[in-house]
Order: sequence, then C-alpha cells, then structure tokens
Amino acid sequence: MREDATAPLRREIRPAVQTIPSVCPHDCTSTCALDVERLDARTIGRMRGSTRNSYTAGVICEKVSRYAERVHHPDRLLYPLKRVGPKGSRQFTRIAWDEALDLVAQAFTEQAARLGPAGVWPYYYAGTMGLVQRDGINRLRHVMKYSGWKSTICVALADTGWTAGTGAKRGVDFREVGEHSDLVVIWGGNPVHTQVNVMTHAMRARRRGATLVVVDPYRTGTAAQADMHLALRPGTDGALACAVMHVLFAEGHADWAYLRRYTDAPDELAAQVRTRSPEWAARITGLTAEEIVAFARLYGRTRRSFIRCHHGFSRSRNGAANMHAVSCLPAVTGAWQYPGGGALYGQTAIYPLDRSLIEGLDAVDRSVRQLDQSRLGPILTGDPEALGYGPPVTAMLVQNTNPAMVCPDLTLVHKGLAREDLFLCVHEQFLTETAAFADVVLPATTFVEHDDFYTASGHTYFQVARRAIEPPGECRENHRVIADLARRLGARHRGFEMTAWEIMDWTLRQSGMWDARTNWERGGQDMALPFETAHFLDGFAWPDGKFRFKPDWSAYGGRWQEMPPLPDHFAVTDEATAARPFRLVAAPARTFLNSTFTETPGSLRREVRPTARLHPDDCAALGVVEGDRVTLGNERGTVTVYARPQAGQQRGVVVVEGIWPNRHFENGIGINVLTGADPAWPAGGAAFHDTAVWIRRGA
Ligand SMILES: Nc1nc2c(c(=O)[nH]1)N[C@H]1C(S)=C(S)[C@@H](COP(=O)(O)OP(=O)(O)OC[C@H]3O[C@@H](n4cnc5c(=O)[nH]c(N)nc54)[C@H](O)[C@@H]3O)O[C@H]1N2
Ligand SMILES: Nc1nc2c(c(=O)[nH]1)N[C@H]1C(S)=C(S)[C@@H](COP(=O)(O)OP(=O)(O)OC[C@H]3O[C@@H](n4cnc5c(=O)[nH]c(N)nc54)[C@H](O)[C@@H]3O)O[C@H]1N2
Ligand code: SF4
Ligand SMILES: [Mo]
Repeated sequence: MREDATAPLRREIRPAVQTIPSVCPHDCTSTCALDVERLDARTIGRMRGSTRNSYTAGVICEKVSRYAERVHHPDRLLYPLKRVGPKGSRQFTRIAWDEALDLVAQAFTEQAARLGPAGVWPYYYAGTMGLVQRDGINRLRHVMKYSGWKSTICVALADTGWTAGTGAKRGVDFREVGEHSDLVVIWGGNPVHTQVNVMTHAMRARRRGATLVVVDPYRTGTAAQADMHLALRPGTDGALACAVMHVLFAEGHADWAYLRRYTDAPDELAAQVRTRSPEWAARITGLTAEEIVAFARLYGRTRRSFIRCHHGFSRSRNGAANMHAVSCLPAVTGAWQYPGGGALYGQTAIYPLDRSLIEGLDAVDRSVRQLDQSRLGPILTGDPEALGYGPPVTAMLVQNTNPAMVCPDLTLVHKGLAREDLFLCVHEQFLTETAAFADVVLPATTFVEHDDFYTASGHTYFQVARRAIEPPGECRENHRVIADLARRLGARHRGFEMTAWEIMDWTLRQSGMWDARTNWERGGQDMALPFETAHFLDGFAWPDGKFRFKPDWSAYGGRWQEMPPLPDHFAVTDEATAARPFRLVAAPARTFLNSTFTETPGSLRREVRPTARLHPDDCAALGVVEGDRVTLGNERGTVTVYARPQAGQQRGVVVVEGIWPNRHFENGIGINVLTGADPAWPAGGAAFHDTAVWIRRGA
C-alpha cells in the first residue's frame, strides 16, 4: 500500500480495517478459506469464511470465528523460558533467544555424542497444517540422523484401510453431493463438530430430497439431523458393512458388470458375505436385523449414493479393516459410476507436491530407527520393543503438539516427560501441559503471524497464506527456529538458508503448480481431478486398475498375517467384560480442536465440564442422575467426570467428548489415561475409541 500525506490523519479519525485473505491452519479437513480483519499492525479483529473457495464457501466454525481471543490471549507465550523449578512445576525464568537456542543445541550435541543421534527425537504433529511450519522439523531430523518418525496418532489406520482397496488417498469431490447425491451416508464422523462444511453440502442434498444416514455410536449433532441413525456398538463397522453387502448380493443390488470390470475378487467377496447375515451382524453391532436390512435396501436401490468416510470409526484396533470393509460398498453397487455417487475419505493424494525441500528428503537415511508417535509413553519409560531395541530417548524438540494431553496411556507419558535425564524443548503458543514439563520453552507465532501453504483433505484446493500481523513479543515461526538450531548444530541443507516464502515458491514451481504469489492473489488453486479419475472410472490406483476386496495387507507390514483376507468382523477390540462392562468413545468436542482452544474463554464456556454421556437405563442402574460424579476406570487409571443421561446410544456405551486439560480432572490427569498405546492392526495407530472401562458412582 502506498502511503500519502493524509494517511496518519485518517488513521487517527477511524483506523482503516483491512481484510487479509488467509487459510485456517488447524488440523481439520475443511481447511477453510478465511478473511482476517486487520485492525492495525499487531491486532486482528473478526475472522470470516471467504467465498474464494467454493467448497468452504464462506462457512467457518464458531471457534475460529472468534480467533482473536486466541491470538490476543493474555496467556500467549511471548519470550523464551528456562526451567528453574522441578520438572512440571511451571517455574520458569525469562531468557534471551540466543541463550535458549544455545541450551537446546548444547543438549542435543551432548546427547548425540553420548548415545548416537538416535537418542534425540524431534516430535511434532499438526497443530498447524501448514507444510513448511509443520514438516520443516523433518529436515533437521534427516540431516542430523535423529530418530525417525512413524506418524500414527491420527490418519494411520484410516489411510491404511482406505488405500488397501482404492490404492490412493483420494475420492469423489464432495461438491458433487449438494447437486447430485440422493443418499448421503456420514460414516463414523461428527462433522457438526469436526468439519462443518460437510454439513453445508450434505444439507444442500437433503433440501433437494436426498436421504441422510449417520452411522455413529451416539446421537451426535450430526445424527440428530439424519433421517436414519444407526447407533452401532463401537468397533463393529466391519460387521455392519458385511451384512449390508450380504443383502446387496442376495437381493440383486450388486452391479455385476461393474464388479467384473473394476474389482479383483467379486465372487470370493459374494461367497464371503453369504454367511454374514443381518442376524449375524445384529449380534455384533447391537443393531436390529431390520435396521440393517432397511439401510442395505436403501443403499442398494440408490444409484447416486455417497459415503463420507470419517476418521472416527477408524480409531479402533480393527479400524483399518473396518475402513476397508466400508470402502467396498460403492464397488459392489457400482455407485462410483454416477455423479454424486461413490465415496470420499480424503483428497491428500491429488496434490503433485514435491516435498523434498520442505522435509529434506534428499538426506533420509533408511537405517535410522523409526519411533511410533503414539507410543510416546512406552518409549519414554524405556520399553525395549517400543525403542526398537535401540538407545533410550534423552532429548526432544516438540512442535505443534501437546502429547501430555492427546497421547494415549497418559500415565506413562507423564512419567516419561517427568524424567530428570530427559532434555525437553517445547516450542509453543501457550504454556501447555507438555510445555510445563520442558527445560526450555520457546514462544511460537500463530498462522496470522507467519507465511505458509496448505493442502486439504476434505476438498481439492491448494491455498497460500501470508502473515497478516506482526508477531507479539518475541514469538518466532517454526521454520526460523529450525533453521537457527540447524546452524548451531552444524546441520547443512539449503532449506535452512531460505525463508518460508522462498521454500513455498520453489516447491510450487518445482511441482508445476502456480507460484506462491499467483496462488495467493487468486485465492488458491483448485486441483480437482477430472470426473473419470475422481470416480476411478479410469481405474483404481493399482497396476491392474481394480478395487481390491482382497487387499495386500503385507504391504503395510506389522501384523498383517492376522488381518482377515476379505471384509469381515475383525474381533481384536478391547471388548467389554464383566469387570469392565462399558465401551468408551473419547470423541471430539465441538469447540475444542484436539488440545487447542481449551485455553479460550468462549470454548470453555460452551463445553462446561468433562461429561460422560450414558444410556438413561445405565444411569438408573448406576444410581446416578444428570450432574452426578462418576468415575471411569480400567487397568491404566481412572478419571472422574459428570454424568449425563442421553438417549440414542446403546447400553454399555459411554461417550466423553473433548480432550480436556488435565487440570479439569480431580486426579490431575485426563481422559487419555484410559486409552491404550498398544499398536492397532496391521502396522500401528492409536485406538482412541476402543477402550473397555468400569464405571462407578462418585469420585
Ligand atoms: N481422547 C482422544 N484423544 C485424541 C483424539 C481423540 O479423538 N480422542 N484425537 C487424536 C488426534 S486425531 C490427533 S490429530 C491428536 C492431535 O493432538 P495435538 O497434536 O495436541 O493437536 P492440536 O491441539 O491440533 O495442536 C497442538 C498444539 O500445536 C500448537 N501450535 C499450533 N500452531 C503452531 C505453530 O505454528 N508452531 C508451534 N510451535 N506450535 C503450534 C498449539 O498451540 C497446540 O498446543 O490428538 C489425538 N488425541
Ligand atoms: N471441533 C473439533 N473439530 C475437530 C477436531 C476436534 O477435536 N474438535 N479434531 C480434528 C482432527 S485432529 C481430526 S483427525 C478430525 C476428525 O474428524 P472426522 O474424520 O470427521 O471424524 P470424527 O468427527 O473425529 O469422528 C468422531 C465420531 O466417530 C464416532 N465413532 C467412534 N467410534 C466409532 C465406531 O467404531 N464406529 C462408528 N461408526 N463411529 C465411531 C464418534 O462417536 C464420533 O461421533 O476432526 C478435526 N476437527
Ligand atoms: S471448520 Fe475447520 S478448517 Fe474451517 S475454520 Fe473451523 S477449524 Fe478451521
Ligand atoms: Mo487428527
């Protein structure tokens, strides 16, 4: 903008509110296009959805619309800190950036000299989904040969299950749904909470007369809007899918021409599901056979049927098998052939992005051990198998994640993070429960204070965002921190010499996409694939082009031999027993996003307190009424929460929404004290919704 002589005067009278285009960076498949009000160089106002993106189309969730309360929160970290009290005591003193980075570099160098570089474990996740600020930590990891990263906390099970059949993480453009679908099945997700834009398009279809079905263990805000809600027992989606296919084959709804042309083993599948009757599935899922048949007939009779597969139902020990089983349905009816027909789990594979500069892929050493993100507890407490029979982890840099709340088996996580011989640096926007354990805390920018670019999973745009305001205090972006550390550690890579914007621009040009400025100015590049490809009509992403009813589970490693060769109920979940009669679903809350927004007053007001939703008859049997305290427990620990009777779920199912900070619980440790860190099938993944617990009245 050009300055002129009257500008200062005009600002004095009424500060001009500028609107800066941006992109929501949070770990949510909607990746909404935003317009950020910039009140002055350091202050934002409201955030609004932008219509630049025809999927997110101006709609955003409530928690992000009041994002100013997060950016300008009085508790934002503003300066580097050094621990001065015992671990976890939150006693810190302010230090300068140079001293802080020197301390980290010195600790990493010492530990690497003592145990080899594998003793250092850079640990990150998707607090920001921006590719440069999120994944740049891997460049440092690879160049320094620090311990490797096996990412398992979120998409591992769902990705495995989806790609096992289709061959690639992509699917039909969800924008087709509003215009064309006659049946929309929201399977194992609660988009009213977790990705609001799914509802925009699904409800558009419904207004046109389409039927909405929700498959979810409890009556979510999404289920409440559905024509049919299948409230199955958690972890039984494979059984439901098999019984639906049983009906499809038995009642002539299978499209044999399509099956012969586009699938690997249709006769074997038909034989497999012949014995998987609705009555069989009723016993496993807790649904009635009538409900299952009614859904199967509806699905079989509707050509333009769309299944939106969510992550929620994959967070079980059998989650990959269940995702695969569900993904088989449109291949049986041939729904993929029609506009508004088929399925979508995620679109990540459509982006032809060269990630080598961002992640330093030219420096990867395959001999370095991989450590499993979700097994942080066992790893830090010295489980030899979790450590790959290698050295202990004695130094960590954490960016974009809050494992002291979000990791399974929290007792072990906290025990590990409290180790005196573990050097921990946490780069954060807030003094999170993980940061509280740190030796050095570094203050981080938020997305309105740095540059980055974003793929999406729920839609097909690639979007660029520039910083809108100056960072508060001494906050620094992840990229700069990584580059400054690299310099001190002697790590060499051209990525450390470039700005974030330069990395973005090089990457986009290298990938044959619009350059960074063009992308930003045009409000994102829509990378949607042609109809034929998106619907897999030019073949599924395998050499023979055929959907796999019989996946090659061996390609994923791990315990693949134990996987059912064809869709089935895979009985490896943490089943209810007489001693632990309830199945816990630890579902996402509406106005928290994982561990984020648990610091904002608006979200805390809305969520009120940690609550266990129980069937009214279970409440009666436990002798509790609304608001009474109940304690949930298993062999890993206990948490006390408040009871809420709620219809629309089966007896024996208990739902606790939200990853509340540990301080909101009487024992000082949150819901993930109950969830297990054992790897799910075939090759790892966290089973957050697969936990048997007992419940008693009171604390
Ligand atoms: N019980 C239960 N537990 C779960 C789940 C569940 O459903 N139930 N879901 C699981 C899933 S799917 C996931 S993905 C995980 C995610 O859990 P987390 O990884 O904790 O995810 P977030 O809360 O998105 O982000 C974590 C942190 O990133 C920080 N951050 C954001 N942007 C930046 C940045 O630019 N720089 C730096 N340095 N920090 C930044 C935020 O301040 C925040 O504290 O939780 C898992 N845990
Ligand atoms: N408000 C908010 N938004 C979020 C998040 C958040 O915590 N809060 N988390 C973000 C993250 S990291 C992710 S990965 C995405 C995930 O978002 P989605 O992929 O849309 O999946 P979820 O909505 O997490 O799925 C949760 C639902 O799955 C159901 N579910 C659990 N077990 C089963 C089962 O065995 N079968 C079936 N059929 N359903 C089951 C739960 O009851 C719950 O309603 O959401 C993101 N968006
Ligand atoms: S719906 Fe998801 S992507 Fe959109 S603004 Fe909210 S958190 Fe961000
Ligand atoms: Mo996630």
